[in-house]
Amino acid sequence: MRKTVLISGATSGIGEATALLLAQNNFNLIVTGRRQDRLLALKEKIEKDSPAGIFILNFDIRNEEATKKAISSLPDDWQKVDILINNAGLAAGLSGINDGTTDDWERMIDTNIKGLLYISKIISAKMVKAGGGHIVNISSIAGKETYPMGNVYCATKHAVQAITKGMRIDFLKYGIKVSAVCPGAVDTEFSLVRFKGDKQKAGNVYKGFTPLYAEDVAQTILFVVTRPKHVNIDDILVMPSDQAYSRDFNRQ
Ligand code: NDP
Ligand code: 8X3
Repeated sequence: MRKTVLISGATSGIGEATALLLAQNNFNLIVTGRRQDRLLALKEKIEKDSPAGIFILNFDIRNEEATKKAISSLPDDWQKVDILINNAGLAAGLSGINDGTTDDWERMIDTNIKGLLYISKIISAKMVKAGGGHIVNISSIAGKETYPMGNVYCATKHAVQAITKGMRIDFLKYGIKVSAVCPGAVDTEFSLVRFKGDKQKAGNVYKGFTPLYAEDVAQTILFVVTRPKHVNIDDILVMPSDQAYSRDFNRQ
């Protein structure tokens, strides 16, 4: 029987690649994001290319009421979620605290921490009732180390690491597995968002070395969610071969 996986932030990058890969690997999908046109295009592609069922939910994860409303709008046969992939997230800006923008900090904290918590609260309650499930939090190398000017983004990913560990302890007795997937640099829309649409600045991030691609992370997530019931991948760090730690790159 196909399991149902909910992926937050599936309109681009890692979330989209994961949706496409899981659709080919015996999963049904609930995908979320703010860009409805992208969600519709993904649904069309998945329905055309795979036997997976797909349901789209268009909401802003920072809004708790909108999150509750979206999930309660799922039809009865979509209410059971076997796997939650908390992927929606972003970095906004890159600067010291002295000249950082409070609006950027709030966007990151509201999305990467509070948004993740809102959706996890609702879905984990369903998993407790169902007697099991699996939550996969997309963290980062930035959840393990702090790099120059990355202060608040790194803090949000350190929070994801702490929340992951807390969930794992609290959900142990309910049979809910909890994993963290921590990528290094992945060439997605991440840097374009961080630099507010500045293509040159975004492109420079991945210049001169081979970064990870979204599909590489999707393959890692597929591995994590297809282990047998008695095996949990607690935490997996996946890096480009050209990157060591968060700051060292083998740029040509
Ligand atoms: P993308 O910018 O390509 O994708 C981000 C996704 O998050 C989009 O689908 C976006 O959808 C969604 N999202 C952002 N804000 C919101 C919101 N308020 N409500 C709903 N959805 C939202 O970046 P990535 O694929 O790279 O990022 C995915 C995750 O991976 C993030 O958590 C990021 O921190 C993490 N990560 C990324 C790395 C990288 O180098 N790229 C490395 C390590 C971790 P929409 O805009 O349509 O709402
Ligand atoms: C994204 C990777 O190193 O730019 O989490 O923070 S990094």
